[in-house]
Amino acid sequence: SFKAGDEGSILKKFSENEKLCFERLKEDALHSFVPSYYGVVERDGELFLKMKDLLAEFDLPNVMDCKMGVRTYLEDELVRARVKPKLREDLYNKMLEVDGEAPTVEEKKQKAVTKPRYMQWRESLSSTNTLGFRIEGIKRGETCNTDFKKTRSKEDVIQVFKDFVEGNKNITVIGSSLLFIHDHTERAEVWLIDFGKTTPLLDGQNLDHYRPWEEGNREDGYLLGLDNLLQTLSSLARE
Ligand code: 4IP
Ligand code: ADP
Ligand code: MN
Repeated sequence: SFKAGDEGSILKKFSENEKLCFERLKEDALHSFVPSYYGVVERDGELFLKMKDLLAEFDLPNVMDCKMGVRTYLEDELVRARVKPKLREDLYNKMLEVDGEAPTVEEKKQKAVTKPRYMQWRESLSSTNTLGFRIEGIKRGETCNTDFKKTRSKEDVIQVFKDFVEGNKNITVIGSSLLFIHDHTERAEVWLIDFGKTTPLLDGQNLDHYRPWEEGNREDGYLLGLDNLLQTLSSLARE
């Protein structure tokens, strides 16, 4: 869903939600932790969001994507699955690939699962539910690894972080968020990315980002995840 843009920019497949979010972030305190946003552009009849390529100034970057929060799908998905459950064969197959025992007898019969069922399964298999974040993928040079679906325990997460920083303690200094980038020059950055599912709260609504999620309260555990992420990093620094 990405394309190279002109010098130092990349294009991400358009989503209305993410566009609105980038626009709102312009005036937000988090603005400087988000890739610069250059607006909507059209390429070959398709719409894209143009933004700064965060890797442009790195030399052979190592990149790690951590998905934040104790919940990874919108509450709307739960409502949809109740009102009009859509059975997804593709998600069933992704489930089987990781664990042949995961689907229930009924799911095996229908060879399909709903999206929230799949997402909840992913959350409990990984560290999402317990730590409030999970490792989605790591890219080192040309090699991509997305095989972290079962990385759940604190110890396993720490080991992956250790491998990622290659034992270099000078770069284990982190602000907040999702995309971790470093290279052999000790350039290291962390950026907030991916606002496809980030939506404004209604007037008067408030989140504290720590409270357990219950359907309807919209909590996401983002700050809980951030705390745990910082703990993970400081445990590396102490060693
Ligand atoms: C994917 O599961 C990710 O959760 C995607 O989120 C999600 O897209 C996909 O939903 C889901 O199948 P795996 O990571 O296990 O492959 P992201 O885009 O943040 O990676 P959404 O649309 O929820 O963002 P579907 O419905 O696109 O399959
Ligand atoms: P999706 O909505 O498809 O999950 P993301 O916004 O999460 O897309 O981005 C997917 C991957 O693309 C990230 O893990 C990261 O490696 C890369 N990426 C995203 N935004 C940028 C950016 N501004 N600059 C460089 N790489 C990026
Ligand atoms: Mn993503």
